[in-house]
Amino acid sequence: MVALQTAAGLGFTRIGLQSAHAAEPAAAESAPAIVVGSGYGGAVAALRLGQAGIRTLVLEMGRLWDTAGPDGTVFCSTSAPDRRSMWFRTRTEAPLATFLWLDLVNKDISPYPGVLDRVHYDHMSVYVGRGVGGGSLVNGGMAVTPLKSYFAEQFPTVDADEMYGTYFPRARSMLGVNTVDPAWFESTDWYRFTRTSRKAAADAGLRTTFVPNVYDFGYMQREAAGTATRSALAGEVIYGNNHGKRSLDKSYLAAALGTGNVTLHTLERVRSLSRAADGSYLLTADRIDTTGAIVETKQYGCRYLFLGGGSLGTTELLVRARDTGTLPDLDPAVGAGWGPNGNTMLGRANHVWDTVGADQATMPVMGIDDWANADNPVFAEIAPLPMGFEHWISLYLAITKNPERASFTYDPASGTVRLGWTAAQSAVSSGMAKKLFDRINLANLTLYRYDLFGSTSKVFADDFTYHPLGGCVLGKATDDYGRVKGYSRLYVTDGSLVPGNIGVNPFVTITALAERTMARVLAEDAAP
Ligand code: FAE
Repeated sequence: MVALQTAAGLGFTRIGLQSAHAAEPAAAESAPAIVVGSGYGGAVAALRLGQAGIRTLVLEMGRLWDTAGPDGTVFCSTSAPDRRSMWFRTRTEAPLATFLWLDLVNKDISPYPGVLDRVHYDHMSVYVGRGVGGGSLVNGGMAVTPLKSYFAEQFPTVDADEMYGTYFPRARSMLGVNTVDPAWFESTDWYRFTRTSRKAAADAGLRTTFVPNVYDFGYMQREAAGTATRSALAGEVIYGNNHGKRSLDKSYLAAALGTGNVTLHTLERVRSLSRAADGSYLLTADRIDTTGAIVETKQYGCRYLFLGGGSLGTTELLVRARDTGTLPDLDPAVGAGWGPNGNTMLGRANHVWDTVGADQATMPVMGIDDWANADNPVFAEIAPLPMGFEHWISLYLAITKNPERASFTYDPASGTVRLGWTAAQSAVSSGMAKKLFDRINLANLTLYRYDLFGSTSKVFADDFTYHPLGGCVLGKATDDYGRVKGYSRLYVTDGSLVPGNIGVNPFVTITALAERTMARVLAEDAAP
């Protein structure tokens, strides 16, 4: 690490300039370390680099969400979404598209760098957060540590004892993980929907478990008491929470900027990566305005490059770099090992006497845990559906142990990547979810809802995911610490390291792995 700190001390403001070939773009701005993306992987890298005294630049394609709009709030509401809701769309694309088959949910909006994106591939679409904080701005805050045995199965070369003894606790503490007060949970109307789902699961002999969250439950109780402005109790989540949630901009990223060594550029999308003759990395980034127009194309240089663009962002950059020849020595495993964490969403109709309540908190706090069932391992999050009236629907996001994986390939015609995931691969997830929920329906004499996912009477929404994982899998496209094979001083720190499935909601795992990578890199890596 000495050499990395020395590099920081020297400033390296002109890396790439002196030795760049004439044909290579000159790096107009340089820093010893650059981090691409400001989600979990990027935020951990930025903080630990900053604390080590290394001048670091973070490039984020989304905007900083800290300024109130004309309505006085930073994020728009879920019930009346405006342009702040989605990334350059003319209409919102909510996961739950219909109610009684009617398109009552989505609304017309004007294009803008909104906070939630839905990236469409041929047979799978992927929800991701855009902005300073990445997915932490839009997610449900469920902060779940995976089962140790399954973590060890997915990461056979990682020391699980060290992860569970050091890096998971470190991640949870930094993220501000807390749990709902069980007594309040049992008594409040805001979690009636969860208790009703718990009862239905118990009737089928299934176990439920509380799950922690990064939403401040003390704040939520004050919302319920009427002494704090409502956020989770006002339906806010996928288009951002105006209060209560400890998103990364309030935890890791605030601490990173607090070191004085970290600078953040927003609305800058890194388009390509290459290497200069002196071994430094060159990045080309498009700076956009709020209409999406490219107002400037910038060149950056750095000695140490950390990729935290998420499973989609990082994998796309590396596949493009390998297949266009700008980083030709990248491993063939780059682009492979992708999966949607077995995600399937579904709804059940309860009996009229099993109410779910008009009032529903948006932060899930419980899951049905049938992972130990070797024939059909599923962990199903009990999800809210806050519509402001009683609808008797129990909603779930099932995470199934789907072994299917897909690869990204470069498409020269569009300059982007394609994902080879198929509908048949999704059917594996929905088949597993169906087995579990058939049991629940049979025990309760209840039915599925057919009206929630479009006009085709679809029961299982297995064509989208909240949990994109893989593409640069740890130990395959990288070494066991996220160092990218084929290149020195190039690292991956985000969800692309996770091999397609982790059995629970993934951000605690992503954060803990990034902590492990940064501890090792800062201790060991030296400039050649
Ligand atoms: P991520 O957080 O996606 O950050 C990547 C960042 O990089 C983003 O800010 C991008 O805008 C930026 N970026 C990408 N490409 C570029 C580029 N070329 N140039 C510049 N910037 C770029 O990545 N997980 C849980 O554990 N619990 C939950 O309750 C949960 N709920 C979810 C609900 C929703 C609606 C969604 C969408 C996700 C949810 N997730 C949840 C998933 C979780 O947010 C996700 O696994 C992490 O955010 C992934 O972290 P990464 O660091 O991999």
